[in-house]
Amino acid sequence: MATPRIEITLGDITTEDVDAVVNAANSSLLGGGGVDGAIHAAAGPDLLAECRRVRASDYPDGLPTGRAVITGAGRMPARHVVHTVGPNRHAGQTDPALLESCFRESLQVADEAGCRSVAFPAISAGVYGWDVHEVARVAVRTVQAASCENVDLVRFVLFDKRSEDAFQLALG
Ligand code: AR6
Repeated sequence: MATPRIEITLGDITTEDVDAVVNAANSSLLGGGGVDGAIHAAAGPDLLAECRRVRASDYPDGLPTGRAVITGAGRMPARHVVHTVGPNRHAGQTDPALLESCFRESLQVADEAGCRSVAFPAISAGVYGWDVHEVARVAVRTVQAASCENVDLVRFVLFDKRSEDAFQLALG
């Protein structure tokens, strides 16, 4: 058991050649805008079909905020997608523990699936309205507190320079 090392990079997470890409999904698991839309577009219809099955069999009422579930990755270079639902600030979800739970549970399900490398976006820092500096602090601190059997690399893949700077600052 060890703490994964952290990398920070600017780019499009859908092109990452890692074992698992984390998706900032919504509780429907059926796609949306932002990184969720990009992942479904890159992965293709197999991902949506699998999400529909997971939704019907395990989460008929939707995936709760802070939880994570793993699927295949369709046509993306990654092997898996880990779908997690970040807290929506616009809906009054302001507790950082919910965001921490997203990073911790995503890492845990990827680890249990034998993944060695995991790429995360800035969960909740887009449509869900969280300040990217707060997301970065929670993300870095949660990964640094994690102990994994298989995951030895966590890469934060940021879509813009401001977000990349926020994560670099949080990493110190
Ligand atoms: N690669 C990496 N990061 C990206 C990419 C990409 N291809 N595209 C966007 N981002 P958001 P949320 C960044 O809104 O705030 C969706 O509709 C983006 O710049 O994708 O958790 C879902 O279905 C931002 O920094 O996720 C939900 O309804 C970060 O990813 C809702 O939005 C997260 O922004 C989730 O909102």
